[in-house]
This record gives sequence, structure tokens and C-alpha cells, in this order.
Amino acid sequence: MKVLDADFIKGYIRMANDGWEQGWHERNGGNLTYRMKPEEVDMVKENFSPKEWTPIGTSVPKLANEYFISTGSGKYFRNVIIDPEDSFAIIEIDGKGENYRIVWGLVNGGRPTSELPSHLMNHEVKLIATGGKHRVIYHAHPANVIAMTFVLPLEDKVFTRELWEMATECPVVFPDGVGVVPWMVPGGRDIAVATSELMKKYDVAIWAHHGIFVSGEDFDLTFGLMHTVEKSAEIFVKVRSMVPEKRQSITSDDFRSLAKDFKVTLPEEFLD
Ligand code: 2HA
Ligand code: ZN
Repeated sequence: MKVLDADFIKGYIRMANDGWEQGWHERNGGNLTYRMKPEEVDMVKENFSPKEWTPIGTSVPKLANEYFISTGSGKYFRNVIIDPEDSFAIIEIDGKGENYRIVWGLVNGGRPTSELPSHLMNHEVKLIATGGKHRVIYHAHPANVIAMTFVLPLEDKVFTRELWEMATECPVVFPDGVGVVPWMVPGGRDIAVATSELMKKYDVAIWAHHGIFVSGEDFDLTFGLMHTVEKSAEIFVKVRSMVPEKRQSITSDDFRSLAKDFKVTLPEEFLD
């Protein structure tokens, strides 16, 4: 089967374009990776023509021999839908988890996302934590969440609590809460280590003054998670723009009642 005819590729392209339409991907901002299923690799591998092995810049041994789709470094989400073969690649990880090679795509040259170390270290953590269920890691630059990182203390508890309070569905969508990474230089191993450490606990990691990383099982759940977090942040910005303090909000006991009815577990550390 042609790569562009496969349903998982169509799902990837749709998600990238949805992110563009939300305004989360100015210029070449953001990146999206997907860990392919073995049957998806089999479906399209007749089209593969491997390029040279290149160091990942970190070590992800649990991802040995896996295949990923990755947006290209310097490529624009805006162009994914009109020129997929130029905008993203399928890459293969070597047997040690230290190098990758492009096997399809990026036909006019280029490399996978500059955030490949963060993406792959997050994939590795999530592969272990979810028994392989999570396949999608998504990084975007949504304005309202970024704005929050200029006015709140950069603490997991503060961000979790504010985001939960801004929309009743939030604790159901991300019951584990959100983690916050202080400002760091993007693209390297240090920020990848800090982010993947938080991903052991959360599905959402906010990068101060930069953006968000989310992890999920499929394109719908992962896009939906980003969308829910950013919608909640938008409400936070509106509320703060109207008044310095909330007049009323959802209380810790309200959250406990919600958790009971919706059968989710909310960590007590976020409920005092
Ligand atoms: O330009 O978003 O973090 C891609 C990025 C880097
Ligand atoms: Zn970014």
C-alpha cells in the first residue's frame, strides 16, 4: 500500500492540520511523533528506502527497532496537508536505541524534529508506564497555557489545580494532573530528561514560556488532551483579565464528589 493511502497516515495528517487551524503552530513551531504498530509497518514497508544512520543524541534502548512518524525540523504544520512527503518522515530506530534513519519522506531533505530527544524519551517512558498503549507524543505552542507560565508559580500543584478548576471535565480528562518544566534550552537532552521524568507521572508537561507536551493512546485522545488543557487555560486568562481573584470556584470536596461519580482517582496532594 502507498504510504499516503494508509489510515494511520491520514490520521496523522489530520491531527497536524487540526493543530495548525487552532493557531498552535506559528511558523515551524511544534512537532508530532507517532509510534507505528507492527502491522502498520508491514502495510507500507515496500515503500521504504533507508538513508544513513544518525545519532539521536540520547539513548532509548526500549525503543530499539521501533518505527515512528515525525514532523521535520524546520517544517511547517501549515504545509503538512498540502505536501506531506516534504513535511514529515517515517524513521527507524536501531537495535541499541541510539541512532535513527529516515526510511520514507522528507523528500527534499531535512531531519526529524529538533525535539526528537524529548519525543523519544517521552515515548520510552510511556511505553513502559502504559504497557505500550500510548503511541502519540505532541508538542505545541498554545498561547493561553504559555501566558499562564508568566503569572503563576511554576509548580505542578498550582497549574494542576488552576486548570482543573477552570472546566469541570478537566480532572476527568487529565486526572493525574500536569507537570511543569522551568525554562530550559529546547532541543537537547537536558530538557528531554526533565520532561520524561514528569511523563512518568503525568500525560501533560508544560514548558515554561514555550509550550506543552502531551502523550496519548491515539490521535483523537492526544489532540483532545491538548485542546482541553488549552481551553481551560483560555478560561483562566479570561477570568484573570476580568478580576484579580475568583469569586467562587470548584472546591476540593467538589472534586472528590466528581471523582467518585466519574470513577477517576484524583491524587490527594492536589486536593487540599
Ligand atoms: O520549532 O517547537 O521546540 C519546533 C519547536 C521547538
Ligand atoms: Zn516548541
